[in-house]
Parts: sequence; structure tokens; C-alpha cells
Amino acid sequence: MIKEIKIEGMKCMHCASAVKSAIEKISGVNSADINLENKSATVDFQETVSLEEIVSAIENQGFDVI
Ligand SMILES: [Cu+2]
Repeated sequence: MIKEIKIEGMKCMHCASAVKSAIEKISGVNSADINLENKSATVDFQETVSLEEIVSAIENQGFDVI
């Protein structure tokens, strides 16, 4: 499934790539595309992944999910 997640605090490409790789490290995540202007991540993941896993991966990088 594909979900768009709103993320607070990303300022530059470094933030975006940190979030992207943190999300993509979760097994069962196919891809994560970060949009800095929209402050969002579009995540394509399998049913085995819970939204909480994705949210905590983002929060572990120091960003807030809104
Ligand atoms: Cu940054």
C-alpha cells in the first residue's frame, strides 16, 4: 500500500535523505519518496509493516510526524 506521511522539521536534502534511508531500512518497505516542499514522505510498503514502525523510524531521526 502507499501512504503519504506528513513530517515536520525537514530543512534540506540531508534531512530528506536521512528520513528516506531510515524508512527504506525497514524490511517490507518498497520505497520512500520525500517531498521537501510538501513536507511529506510517500511510502510504498507491504502489509507486514505497521505505520507505527515507519513513524518511529522518522522520529528516531529527530523529526515529527504530524
Ligand atoms: Cu537538513
